Amino acid sequence: MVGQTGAYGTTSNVFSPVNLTVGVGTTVTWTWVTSGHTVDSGPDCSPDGRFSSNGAQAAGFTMTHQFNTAGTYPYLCTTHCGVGMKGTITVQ
Ligand SMILES: [Cu+2]
Repeated sequence: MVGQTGAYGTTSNVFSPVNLTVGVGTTVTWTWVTSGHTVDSGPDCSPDGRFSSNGAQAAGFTMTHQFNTAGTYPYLCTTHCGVGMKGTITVQ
């Protein structure tokens, strides 16, 4: 979930779950709950291009990525990374 709505209708600039562990070969789907967020792979607010939503997307948008190699895949929202909107996919 990307930017789900928090208490009193406020936007939470977070991914949920923050950390997700999946098996090799799993396709992960991100679903935008609120608008204006990106999903971009990369550590520490530095997109590395391994996967991307190609810019900020609106509520209702979905994207998928299949993880075929074990490892740790940090990702972020470029709009809100500065306030901590980051997540990690662990593939094992
Ligand atoms: Cu965001």
